Parts: sequence; C-alpha cells; structure tokens
Amino acid sequence: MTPGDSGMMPPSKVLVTGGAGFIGSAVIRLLVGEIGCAVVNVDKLTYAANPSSLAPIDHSPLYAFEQVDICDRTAIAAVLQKHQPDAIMHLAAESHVDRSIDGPGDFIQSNIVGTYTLLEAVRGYWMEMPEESRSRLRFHHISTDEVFGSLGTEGAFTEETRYDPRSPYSASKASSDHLVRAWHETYGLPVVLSNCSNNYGPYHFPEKLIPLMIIKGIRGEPLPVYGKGENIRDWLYVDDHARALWAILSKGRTGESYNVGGDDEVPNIEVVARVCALLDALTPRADGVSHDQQITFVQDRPGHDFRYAIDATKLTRELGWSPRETFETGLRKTVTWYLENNDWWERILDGRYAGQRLGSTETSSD
Ligand code: TDX
Repeated sequence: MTPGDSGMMPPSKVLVTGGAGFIGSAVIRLLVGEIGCAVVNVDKLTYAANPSSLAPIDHSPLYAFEQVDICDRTAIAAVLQKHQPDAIMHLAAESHVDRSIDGPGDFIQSNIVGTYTLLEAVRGYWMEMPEESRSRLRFHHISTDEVFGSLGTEGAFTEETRYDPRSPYSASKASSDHLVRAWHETYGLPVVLSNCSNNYGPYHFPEKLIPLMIIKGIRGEPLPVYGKGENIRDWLYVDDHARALWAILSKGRTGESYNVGGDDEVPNIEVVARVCALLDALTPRADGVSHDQQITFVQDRPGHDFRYAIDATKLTRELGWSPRETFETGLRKTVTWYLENNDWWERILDGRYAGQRLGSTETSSD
C-alpha cells in the first residue's frame, strides 16, 4: 500500500459516537447530507449534546439515533449487532478544559473508561465478523492537539511530538489515544487516529471561547479574557475538520495518526477583538460604542497552556486535504450564524449553562 493510495472502499455505514456534540454533529451533517453515507449516532445526550444540531439531516433514511452511554458495553454491543456498521468514528468525550479543572472524574469516566469499553465492544464485534467485512472495519479515534502539551513561541506539533498533557482533560484524551494504539498493536484492531487544533463554527456549545464571546457580546455582557489574552490557539473551522475526518477514515493508513489544523494562529485577545469588530459591523450597539469596550481581563486559567500549533503537512501530502476557510471567512460565518440562530443558544442559556466562569477559584467576575 502506498501512502494516500489505500485502495480501500469507503465505508457505507458509520457508527458515530458523540454525534449530538459540536464536532460529531458537523461530521454527521457532512456524511448524511453531502456524502450519502449511512450513520448511526450513539450519544448519551449529556449537557453539551444538542439533537437540534442534527435537524438538517435527522429526517433522512440514512440517519439513525441510539441514546446509549459508551460506558455500557452490553448496550454498545447490541447497537453494533443491530446496525452492522463498517466503521466507527469515536468523538464522544468530555471536552472542556475548565470543567475538567472543576471535576476531573467525568473526564476519567467518559474519555478513558468510555474509550476502553467501546474498544472492547468493537473488538468483540470485529472478531465475530465474516472475514470479508472484517478486513474492511475501521475504528477512527478523534483526539486533540492538547495531548502534546504547550508550545513556546516557536514550532508546531507533528505526529511525532512527544505526549505531554497538562490538564485533567488533555491527560484523559492522551490516555484514550494510548488505549487505541494498544488495541491496534496487541489485538490488531484496524485503527486510525487524528489530533486536531481548536475548532470553531456554528452549533458550538457556549462554554468555549468563541461562542461565549459572541453571545456575551450580543447580550452586552462583560467579555472575560483569561490573564492578558496572550495565549495562542490555531483555529480550524469545524466543517473543514469534518472533511478532514472523512478523508482520514476513508483513505488514511491503518495504525497511523494524522494532525489536523487550520494553520491560523491567533492570540486570544485578537480573537475577541475580531469578534467585536464583526459584531460592530453586523449588529452595532444602540449607544454607538464598540463591543470591545465589554472586554474584561479576569484571573487566568490554572495551568493555562500558552500556545498550540498544528503541522498538518502529513494530512495534506498523503490525503490531499486543506482547509477551505481562513479564520477571517470562518469567523464571519460563525458570528452570522449565532446572530441568526438565537433560538439554538438561548435554549442552552435558559437551562444548561448560563455563561458563568468555570475552572477558577475566583468568584465569577461576570
Ligand atoms: O471565557 C474564556 N476566556 C478565555 O480567555 C474561555 C472559555 C476561554 N478563554 C481562553 C482559554 C484558551 O486559551 O481562550 C482559549 C480557548 O479556550 P477554550 O475555548 O476553552 O479552548 P481550549 O482550552 O483551547 O481547548 C479547546 O481546544 C482543544 C477545546 O475546548 C478542546 O476540547 C480541544 O481539545
């Protein structure tokens, strides 16, 4: 097999875990809505899940939903038997660093125990498959660049970078990556892995920087920037990530991992300033003052990683992927989406998360 030429048939039915989440729902909208691939969405529907993010495709005959916890091995085995997928994309995870500081237990359970349980259920299913379908099965584990730790001002993470997770969240994701590789080496399970940079875009749960700033900006509330806002993230538009994941699942080499990044590094304070500039243009404040007057500097996140940057050369070279959106075009689309879809986020603010500070010992400055 030569790189980029897997000779593989693309999967026809994918079991997606965490498909009611931010990245999972983007993947399902792509697979069902554009690619025409059948999907079984396995989601426990925790606080960050939004079934309404699947409204564009949830009436499709290609789409099925199972409300199941990945930690429930018997239930997962039954779903695998019932739907007979030829690929698994594992996106179910607790993903918010600040929540992992407040309560690491859920991260250990979902990200480590959940991945282990899913791997065992899939291994059982795979071993029982007829030989022909067995060689086609693929387990794609979706992970994060945070497993590599924090960069200084120079350099970027490659697939060879040493793991150095520093938060309970990233340590739990690093553990899950190790489990997936171990199941490949030990049992021969056909796996592929990917590690992505910070995603943003429509349907993003408002605990994360960009949607939180857009929503607080619209509502005239203070915009809490941690520390001095100098930390740098590499921003990837979620639909670009979804396309990368499909390329990796359908063409990536078994046992390999691929980094996915937007090649768009921006310090947090500039991210917030750009959100403010877009809000000024698209929905000016009644008093004529810029939204950037709402920026407030608050206590830093404990153990705050300084900089993440992804080198996605391998993915581009082997699988021909590159992002379609720049941070400028993607952010404009994102801010516009939040302005036009207040029903989606107001329902979250009313019940599940009201925008308060998480992951800090300081009383919220909001
Ligand atoms: O209110 C805020 N103010 C602020 O300054 C929030 C919520 C965040 N920040 C800062 C912290 C980070 O430097 O903004 C940056 C981005 O924060 P998050 O949106 O929480 O993302 P991050 O911690 O970078 O982690 C993200 O990228 C990797 C995702 O949440 C992870 O799930 C992913 O794995």
